[in-house]
This record gives sequence, C-alpha cells and structure tokens, in this order.
Amino acid sequence: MPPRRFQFLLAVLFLLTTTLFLFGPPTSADLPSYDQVADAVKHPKMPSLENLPSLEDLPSPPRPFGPPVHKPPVQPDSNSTSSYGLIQWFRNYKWHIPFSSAVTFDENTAVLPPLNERPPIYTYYEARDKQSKEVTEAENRLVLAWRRAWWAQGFKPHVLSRDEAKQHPLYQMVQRLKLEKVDPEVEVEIMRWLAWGHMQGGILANWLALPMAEYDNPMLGLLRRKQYPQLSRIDGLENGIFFGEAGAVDAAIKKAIENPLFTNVTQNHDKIVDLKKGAGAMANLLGKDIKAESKSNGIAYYSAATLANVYKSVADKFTNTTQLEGLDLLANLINSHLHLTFQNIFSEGIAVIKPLPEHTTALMYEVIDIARNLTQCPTSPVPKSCPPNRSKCTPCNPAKPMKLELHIALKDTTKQYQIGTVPHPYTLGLLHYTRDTLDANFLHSTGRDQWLAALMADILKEHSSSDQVVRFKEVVASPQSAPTSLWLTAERISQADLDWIFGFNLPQIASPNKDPSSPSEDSELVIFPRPDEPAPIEGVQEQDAEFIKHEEERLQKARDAIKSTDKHWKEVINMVEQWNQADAEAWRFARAFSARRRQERKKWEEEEKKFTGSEQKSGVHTGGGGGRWIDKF
Ligand SMILES: *[C@@H]1O[C@H](CO)[C@@H](O)[C@H](O)[C@H]1NC(C)=O
Ligand SMILES: *[C@@H]1O[C@H](CO)[C@@H](O)[C@H](O)[C@H]1NC(C)=O
Ligand SMILES: *[C@@H]1O[C@H](CO)[C@@H](O)[C@H](O)[C@H]1NC(C)=O
Ligand SMILES: *[C@@H]1O[C@H](CO)[C@@H](O)[C@H](O)[C@H]1NC(C)=O
Ligand SMILES: CC(=O)N[C@H]1CO[C@H](CO)[C@@H](O)[C@@H]1O
Repeated sequence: MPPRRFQFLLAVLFLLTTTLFLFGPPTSADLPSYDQVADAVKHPKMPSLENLPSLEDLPSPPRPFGPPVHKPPVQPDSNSTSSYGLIQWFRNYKWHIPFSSAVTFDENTAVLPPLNERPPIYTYYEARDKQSKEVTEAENRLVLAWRRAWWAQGFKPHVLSRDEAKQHPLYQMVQRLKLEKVDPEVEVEIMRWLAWGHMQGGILANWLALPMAEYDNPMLGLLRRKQYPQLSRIDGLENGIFFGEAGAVDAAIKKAIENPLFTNVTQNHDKIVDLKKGAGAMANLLGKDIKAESKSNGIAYYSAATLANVYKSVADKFTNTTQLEGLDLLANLINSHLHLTFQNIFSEGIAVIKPLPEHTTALMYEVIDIARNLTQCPTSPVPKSCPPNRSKCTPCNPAKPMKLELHIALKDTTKQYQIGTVPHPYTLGLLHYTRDTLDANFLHSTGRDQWLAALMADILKEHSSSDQVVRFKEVVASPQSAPTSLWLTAERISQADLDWIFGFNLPQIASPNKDPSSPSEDSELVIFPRPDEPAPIEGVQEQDAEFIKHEEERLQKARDAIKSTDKHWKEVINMVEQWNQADAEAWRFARAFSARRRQERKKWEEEEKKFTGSEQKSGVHTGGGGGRWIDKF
C-alpha cells in the first residue's frame, strides 16, 4: 500500500485520465467566445449561419461541464402520429414563450397551454318500447348533434340511461311505486334524476337542449365554472336544464319521492299525471326548492311545446307514420340554428388570411372551401326561422350571405372569424421564391421569418419575431381568442373534426343555381346556393392558371420533402427551420394544437362509443366536416 498522500494523488490522476479518455481534451472550439455568449444571450436559440452547412456534426456533444438538465417527464397523451412523423407536445402554464425548446429542450416538442378541464354535462336517453331501428338511429343522430354542440362549447357531454338510474340507492323504492302504469313520462323524469344523482350531480340537460350563443355567454360561463351552490333550472326552458351539486340532487330526489302523492298512486292518479306540466314532474314536486334562473338566453330547447308553437311544419311530422322524417327534419332544423348562431355572432363575416398573397394561392384551397361553406345559408326545413332562444336573430339571406373576404394580415377583432393556413417555412420558401429546392447559399440571401412578419403586419409591425410568435400562439390557443379563429397547417391534405370544432355540420350540398331549391322532389328541406370565391385582394396582381399550377407542384414537393426520412432532406429542412425559427415555431405550435384537439376528441369518442349518440351508433363513421347524414332528404 502506498502512503496516504500518494493514494490521494493517484485518485486525482485516475479521475483526470478518465475524464480525458471519455471526453477528450478541451479544445478552444468547445469553449464559446465572448461574442458568442453575448449573442446567445441577446438572441436565444439563433445560431449563426456560418455553422449551418456542417449541421450534421451538430448533434449534442457530451457537455461534462455544462449545466445539468433534467428533461421534463413525458406526460400522458402528449403525442400523435402523422404522415409527417410524430407530433409531440408538452402541457405547461409557461406556454407564453417564444420558443418551446426553452422549456422542453427539444426542438420538436411544442409547449401547449394545459387543457381546459371540461365540466361534464349529462343527458338521459331511453328508446321507447317497440321502436324501429331506424327511429333509434335517427334519435342517436340527434343525441350526437347534442354532444357535438356541447363539446364545441367546452363541455364533456355524457349520455346516461336506465343503467345508471339502476345504480342509485333509491331505484328499488321508485320501482315499487309502479309509476310507469300511471304515467310513463313522470316515471322517466324521476329515472333521469336518479341517473343524474348516481353521477354525483353537475348539469343535467335534455338532449334537445343545446347551447346557442357566443362562447363567453354568461349562462354558459356559469355552467363551465362547475360551481352550482344551489339546485337550479332555467326559467322558460321547462325541464331542459338543471344544475346542482351531488348532495342537493340526492336530497331533492329523496324529498320528491317522499311526497304524499306517492302513498297511494291509484288514488292520486290524476294529480300525478298533472305533474308533467310545465317544468316537469321533479320541478313540480320540489317547487321552491329549485331556483329558477331568469334572463338566460344561451340555451335553446326544442321541447314539444316549442316545436308545436314555433316550428309547426316540423312538429306535424311527428306522427307514427312519418316520425322518421320528422326526426331528420328536426336534426336539420337544429343544425341550421347552430350554424345561424355562428353566422350571427360573427357579424363582420369571415376573413381568410393570406399573407404574402402573390405566391400563396395554392395554400388557400382548403380554408376557402371551409369559409365558403361556413358563409353559405344553412340547409333547413324552415329557412327563415330563428333559434327558440333568439327570436330576434337575423335569418340568413342568400342574396346577402355572410361576408367573406381575403386579408393579407391578421386583424385584432372578435367580430370577424379568421381562418388561416400555417405553412412550414420550407413550404413557404419554395412558393415565395418560386424555387424547387432551397439550399444554404440561397437561404443566406433571404430574410428570416417572413410569414409571421407578413401575418402580423397590422397588429405587431416592427416587433421582433419573438413577440410575433408569442402573439400568434395566443391567437391560436388562448381561451378568449381560440373560438374566433381556425388555423390549419398547409401540409395536411384533409381536415378532420371541423364539425366538433364548430359544433355543427357544414353544408355539404348546395343549390345548383342562384335560387334556393330542394335536394329532391319529395324533400321538405331547402338548400341554398354556394357563395362565390372571395374577391381577390385589392392591389395584388392575380396569377394565371399556369403559375398556380406550378405552385401546386411546389406545394407537393414541399410536402414530400418535409415527410421524407432521408438524411439529406432532414438536413435541408432542419437548416430552413433554424433560419426561420419563429416561423417554424408557429408551424409546430399550430400543428401540435390541432393534433392535440383531435386526439382529445378521438380518445373521448373511444370511451363513449358504446353509449347512445356515439358516431358509431349514429351511422356516422368519420369525424370530418362532412358528416354527410345531415342533408339526407
Ligand atoms: C406517445 O404517447 C404514448 C401514450 O401516451 C406513450 O406510451 C409513448 O411513449 C409516447 N411516445 C413518445 C415518443 O413520447
Ligand atoms: C288507494 O286508494 C284506493 C282508492 O281510493 C283504495 O281503494 C285503495 O285501498 C288505496 N290503497 C292503499 C294501499 O291505501
Ligand atoms: C298511431 O298510434 C296510435 C296510438 O299508438 C294508434 O292508435 C294509431 O292507430 C296509429 N296510427 C297509425 C296510422 O298507425
Ligand atoms: C363544402 O361544400 C362542398 C359542396 O358544396 C363540398 O363538396 C365540400 O366537401 C364542403 N367542404 C367542407 C369542408 O365541408
Ligand atoms: C330573445 C328570446 O327569444 N329569448 C328567449 C330565449 O329562450 C327562452 C326560453 O325558451 C325564452 O323565454 C326567451 O324569451
């Protein structure tokens, strides 16, 4: 054994050799110069271009003396596959940052805001005895429309049935009353409450009660807050909506069942039948124990009474021979009112945002298609009608449809719905510079982040691209502005889920001429002409067909390059992303936001698929803009 001080020396020597062996000697190249550090502090994550051509050497060298960094743990449901590879995101309150990589330490993971919690809303559905399969399916489609409309407003709609009611401790007791022999409607109303009680309260809605209002309508806002201190209903909506907490709901059920009327149901037969009037059996049994909220106009309820009073031509179809047709007309009527509400909310119409308009026509097909269908008058059996809760609406007039225009930049408005396409910087590069590929030399000669600069030319002119990208993220994802715009990525060919984003189906058929017409001879529906393409932007030279054909080809080339797993293409794409960091970040953010929105919905559809009103049970197989069932007649 060497003496003690040699042991120490040996240990130091050993450490030194291992370090050198593992990481090599420090060279001056590894040590950043003062300028580099100063630059990095001023422009985080903006590598200088000189380093770019040799990008392949870049992959992170071991950094024994760098700050230790823990990668954040992978969150559940934070990725989704696409033909462009894995799309990843990370939910964090710190999403108002220019560059996600500051939080995720990974270029490809976008930081998104945490998901808003969706308060559950319940409805109760029970098919009547001996009901035909077709009628059940038609009712399922109405329930699906109910689910979609509430989903679009930020709720999590669940459909309950007698199976949930059976789980309630008081179910047996209600069964013994044999109320179905006295009045089936009264019995179903109590079952509804039992099912609701089993779910621990919350919001209970009829499946013909749908939200028809702007996103920040006070009533919808109150329901979203998930705090219901008092058991309540809404004045004028009969039994369309109740809300309350678990304890209050259970106490109410108990009190209602203990009503003296039920001690002898044969003796009190007529009084029990009378209970279903007005706000329904439970509300009548409870009287003042349920608070009636007044002045709430956010919800439309298509009760039998409303149908008979306001939409008589539809109500008349609800006979036992034409019930199926009645249900389909009602589905179209409701869809048309949801769509009309959207058109009324955005009184200044729709703007399709087309930055750098000389070269981006081929990017706009999909958004213009959506915008035209959104501005078309909705297919309806009662075309001039208003939703039941908005009797003073402005009905859609095909001679003066909702305004549709092209803008070259984003506007700061909530009166106009804005739709845009976010291109990958490589896609934009090919189109904007009319080139078939991009290389480092050419890239040197171009400006950075052109797309964002053009997009923000009105509201954040002369700001840094970091400011602009933060603003863009807010427009896409903040709860206030997300409901007023839609952002698609240029590289995706088809857009799914539009009907869940808007809460209604876009019209899929249009009148062949300038006048309203009917889709078939015996149909009672009225369809309207499709609005024209928006007028070209003033002062922007229109391109001829040949030029646009080249644009389409370049778009295809860009899609292929971005999709490619080839090393060369990956380097080129990476280089373009490094040069246009803000544009690339905007693209990744918009892409991750819509991938997450879709994933959230698909996951939930998967959970609900066995229940009434799922797409599967309604004979609807896609979640696309074209749930083609609605324009059926
Ligand atoms: C993607 O998400 C799934 C499910 O949450 C997870 O199991 C998987 O590890 C994730 N993949 C990556 C690369 O993060
Ligand atoms: C209920 O009332 C009917 C008629 O008034 C009477 O015949 C019957 O005996 C009563 N039943 C009970 C259980 O009190
Ligand atoms: C409609 O239903 C009622 C009651 O169920 C029945 O009495 C009537 O005969 C039915 N009419 C037709 C045309 O089936
Ligand atoms: C818009 O309507 C047309 C028919 O008028 C249809 O072909 C197209 O698929 C619709 N697009 C969307 C996104 O709904
Ligand atoms: C303006 C308007 O028509 N409001 C109606 C909304 O719906 C409730 C319930 O049906 C009616 O009571 C309001 O009059």
